[in-house]
Amino acid sequence: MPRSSRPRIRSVAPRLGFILAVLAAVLPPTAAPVAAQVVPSATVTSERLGGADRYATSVAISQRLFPSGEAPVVFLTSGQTFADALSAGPAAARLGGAVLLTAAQALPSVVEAELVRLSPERVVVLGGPAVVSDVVVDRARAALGGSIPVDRIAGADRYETSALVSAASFPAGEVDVAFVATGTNFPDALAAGSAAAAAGWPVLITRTGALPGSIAAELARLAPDKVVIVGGPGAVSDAVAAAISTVVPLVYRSSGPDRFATAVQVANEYLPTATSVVIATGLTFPDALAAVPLAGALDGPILLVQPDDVPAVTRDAIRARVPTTIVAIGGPAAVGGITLGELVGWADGRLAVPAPGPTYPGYDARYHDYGEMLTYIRAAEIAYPDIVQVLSIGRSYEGRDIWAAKISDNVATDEPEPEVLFDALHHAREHLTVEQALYLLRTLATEYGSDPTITGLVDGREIWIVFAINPDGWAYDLTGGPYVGWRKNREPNTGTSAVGTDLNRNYGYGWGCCGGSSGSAAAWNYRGPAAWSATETRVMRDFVLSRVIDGRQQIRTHVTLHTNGELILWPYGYTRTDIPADMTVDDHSTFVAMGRHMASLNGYTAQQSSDLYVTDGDQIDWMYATQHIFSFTFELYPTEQVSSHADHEPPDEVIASQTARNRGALLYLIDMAVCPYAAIGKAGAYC
Ligand code: 0X9
Ligand code: CA
Ligand code: CA
Ligand code: CA
Ligand code: ZN
Repeated sequence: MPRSSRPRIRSVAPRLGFILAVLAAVLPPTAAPVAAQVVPSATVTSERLGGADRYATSVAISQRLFPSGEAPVVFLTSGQTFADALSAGPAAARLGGAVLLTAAQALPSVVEAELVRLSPERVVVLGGPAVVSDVVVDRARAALGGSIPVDRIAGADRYETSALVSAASFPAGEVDVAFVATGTNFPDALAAGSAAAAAGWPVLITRTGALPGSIAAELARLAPDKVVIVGGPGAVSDAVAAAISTVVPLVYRSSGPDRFATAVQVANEYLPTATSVVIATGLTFPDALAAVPLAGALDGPILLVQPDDVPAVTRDAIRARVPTTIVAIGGPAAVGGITLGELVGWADGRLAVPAPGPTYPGYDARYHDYGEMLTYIRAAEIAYPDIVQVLSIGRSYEGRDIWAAKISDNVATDEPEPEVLFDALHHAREHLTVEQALYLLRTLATEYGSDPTITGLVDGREIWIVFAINPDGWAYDLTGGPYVGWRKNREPNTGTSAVGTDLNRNYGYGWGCCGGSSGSAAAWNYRGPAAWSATETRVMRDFVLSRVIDGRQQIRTHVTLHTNGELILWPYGYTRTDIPADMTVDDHSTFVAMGRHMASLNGYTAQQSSDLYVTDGDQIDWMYATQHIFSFTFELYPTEQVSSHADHEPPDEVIASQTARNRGALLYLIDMAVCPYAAIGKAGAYC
């Protein structure tokens, strides 16, 4: 990499290196609405540069890049359309300047304040008055006192603008490489941008089918040793490549199957030893666009993620690279908090690649399999170590850990706070229940500190989530075509080839009492040879009993997640009697009041569980009868269907809406752990 050919402004790099070392401690206080949150870990420092919107994010990046102001040049570009800005990042990097975003009709006040703070020698406005109006230009000029040049670069089209930006920033004959990407979309030019910015090279844009004359002329002027086309022939055609080769004989292509892979490909080719990585959403352009000069100053690539997903190609690139610094661009809606935790975890080795197990088919890829579930909850712990702790409560028959998380303030300490338990996946095929459990974890972790209700609940309770009590059955269910439709665990039964026990008939209260289970090993609702015969029900029993402290069960409320039927069920299942001798009238009233209130929040139907059908040995009967826990079964989406696949394995498109649907009900259950009897106005009598 020809660092020696970089112009004087590359002195920014050592200056920034020094700043990096001390920034975590001394990030300057600022009036702008920006967040810089440092999450230190064993070896990787992560930080987030995000504001309330894209404009504030561009300001946060600029403040990070220029902590004491003094940017020689600012490129002011549209935050609403990307076309004119694709070449700006590398140009700003070359000139040692910043990129700030603006709305077309008004200069955002945070951006105006940042312009003043940067006190540049000049401002370059990109594009014509339709994308950045004269009102904005005048405002910028006035803000800077009227004596600083604020000039437009605007060609007849986006291509000519790109050529003019390049011409204004890169002297002829001084660049080794020019990157060329399509001007009709942003991801490829962004992938090129960080590599270009780090080396001091330009990015030019082209039409897909024909090389614009303005770009051909600019390439001729630059006279680089070679041109690297970023993107496949669908983005930059072979005809364009051929046209470029008549100007610059050496033409290469760098691309991957999608935007995430293309960014990785460019990073691997041009920034193979980078120790800093900048992460931005690949779904929209503004964050990454404004981050190009920062990436250039850090000599690091910009890699792309989805807000709640780290693509495998990005994950593998980060693991391979072992960065020391990860900078996430944008707020949690752009790069989710748990996503950032995952990136750090992959980078510093705290997240290992999970042992490959059965996984979901591509069309249901938004479901988390066992390994993805574990990655997710560990990433939450990495991102939110003060309030999330991951633990295994025991092992399944086949030896898989049964993973849980505790969520509370001072999470490492057992505090005298009411405790709440959620569990999922007693039944193997009830896939949506794991997603519901992960939704709850995400909601509590990521909204802590910003949502006052959630902050209060996490501060005032100890919340336990068991994500999959039946991991063996789950793995087996995923081996079918595509799903087996399995329900039970995978423990063999003596004297028969029939495998498995219905875990929700194996609990030790009224086990096998009442015709609500089968004694036949082949049956779907086989109760097992004895209460607690199944490994997994013993794990759950022992965990619940471990919450008895000084003779008092700490868990006050509980939901076990099942599918399906859109029902909220309370005990008992073993009898149709509403209030048998083993339930008090007030407890029954409390169950009814809580159940109906939760149903009013999620649109489910609330009823006694035996109204559905009689069960014996089910979990909530034991939880209430022996532990006095206000324990409910939720049967999630959908309502009763015709086939078990339609019932239990709905398409992944419904996950987001059908888990968010239960937010209010689940938060209510957490809230009520302080005193369930408050639901019937008897807190004073009981609590
Ligand atoms: O049968 C079960 O274990 C639960 N339904 S599911 O379709 N998820 O298998 C219902 C348990 C609630 N108890 C009663 N209905 N009695
Ligand atoms: Ca799908
Ligand atoms: Ca606590
Ligand atoms: Ca406690
Ligand atoms: Zn179930």
